[in-house]
Amino acid sequence: MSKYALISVSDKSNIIEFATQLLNLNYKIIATGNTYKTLKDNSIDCIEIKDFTNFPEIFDGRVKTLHPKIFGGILMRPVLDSDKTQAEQNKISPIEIVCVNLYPFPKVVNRDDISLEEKIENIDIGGPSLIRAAAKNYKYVSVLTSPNQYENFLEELKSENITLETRKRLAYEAFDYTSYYDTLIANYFEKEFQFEKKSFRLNLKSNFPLRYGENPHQKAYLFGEFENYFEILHGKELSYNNIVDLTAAVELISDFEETACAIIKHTNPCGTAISDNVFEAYEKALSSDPVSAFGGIVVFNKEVDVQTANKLNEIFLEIVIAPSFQNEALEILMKKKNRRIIKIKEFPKKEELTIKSVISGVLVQEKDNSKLSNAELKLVTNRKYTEKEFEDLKLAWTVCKHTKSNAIVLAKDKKIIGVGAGQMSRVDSAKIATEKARQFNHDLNGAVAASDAFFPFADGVIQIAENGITAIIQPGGSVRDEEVIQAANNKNLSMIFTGIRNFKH
Ligand code: 93A
Repeated sequence: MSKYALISVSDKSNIIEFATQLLNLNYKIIATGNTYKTLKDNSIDCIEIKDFTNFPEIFDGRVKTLHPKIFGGILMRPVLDSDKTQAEQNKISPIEIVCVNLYPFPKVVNRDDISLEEKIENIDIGGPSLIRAAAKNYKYVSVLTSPNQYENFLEELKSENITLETRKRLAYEAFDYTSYYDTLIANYFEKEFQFEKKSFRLNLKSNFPLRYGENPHQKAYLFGEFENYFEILHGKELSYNNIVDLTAAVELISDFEETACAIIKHTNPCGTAISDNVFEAYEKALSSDPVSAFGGIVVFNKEVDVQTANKLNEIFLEIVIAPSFQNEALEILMKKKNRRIIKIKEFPKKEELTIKSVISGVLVQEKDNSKLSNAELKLVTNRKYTEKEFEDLKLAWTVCKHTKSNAIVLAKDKKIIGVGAGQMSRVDSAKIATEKARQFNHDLNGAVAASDAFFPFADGVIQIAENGITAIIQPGGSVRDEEVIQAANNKNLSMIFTGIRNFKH
């Protein structure tokens, strides 16, 4: 009896070699239209699907393999007498090998130059059905879904025929492939047709193992479509901690419309500034806390120029990130062999989710997309802030949103001058922020402060005021708000309630 292998591949790499070897092993090859052409052009003997089924490919190829002779051949159980009888009655021959890879929907889904109609034509229907049928019947059928599998498969086929173990692994890989493919389609429809996110779906496709995790003794992997957002222009491969910091850096800088620069250490900003130009933004951000900036990650939301590149080369920095670099600036930056230079291809999307691991699972939430709206700000003190204070309050608030709780951020003259991050009490964060400002000789008189959550007591506000700070922005909402406002009035502070809390744990 003839042994059949079905080949239907969009990605035709290595298919000639693979089919040749199958022929040598006495398989009869059935192939769909273009696959058939490719094989025939390379003098490989094969049967075109329409001749095998006696049914043409119809509707521009929308229906090519969807036929009982094909699916019967894949799904029949050759050990069952009833299946064998029915196969004979219906002229169905078992198909032992199914080699299919799908229409390139993953490649077109994010392309702006391709229409919805065209994307839909790239949704493969027959292919996943073939793959799923073959994977379901793994006891009798081998399913190949990637050119990477051909070589090992052929080796095994030549030496001892395919083991059940191998067929199980191929079946698992097959379902992994089709489920990923369908997830992409579902995510696309959800977005394209503007459905609310009901379920939690992630494109967890293992991209590559990292050298190690947070520490060298921890194994680690990166999942997701990282390369859609970032391009490594220069330097060593990114580490686990680099990727975490890089994410924090880009999330922060995306919140600015003005030209801005931030310096990140261990996910917290140790400097941030806004200016008319990138050079000044960097100079100011660096001056916030030049000691902590050492070995940090610098991020820009505008193109890096030559002057800034020269300045960046003066100290050791782990990574420089920007949406673009002037050619000459890039050459200057590339002089430092190991420092990574990353181009932001696309700023992170608002609808992405954040994930945190907990025992036995993960917590998933929407990103903190909150933004200050002038209309909702409430002045709660007798003194009104000045225009200058207001600019600094907005800056401090935005940076505070991206700082680990408890967070207190001080700003003056469009730059951050002190950060207290990740403390167990708010008053300690306030102390650290003011001490940091003093350490680098920043003048606190007339500076402003932001707090990521309300002040539970008046002590934090008093601490801030006694250092010369004149305005505070905070969510409000404490049971002791009256006390806190009273303390602010006593110190002639101006205080704004935002009504928004920005915890970052
Ligand atoms: O349009 S389909 O969804 N309808 C089908 O019946 C079908 N059968 C196989 N797409 C179908 N395929 C896919 O065609 C395969 O998954 C493969 O990607 C592609 C190979 O077609 P060709 O050999 O013409 O290049």
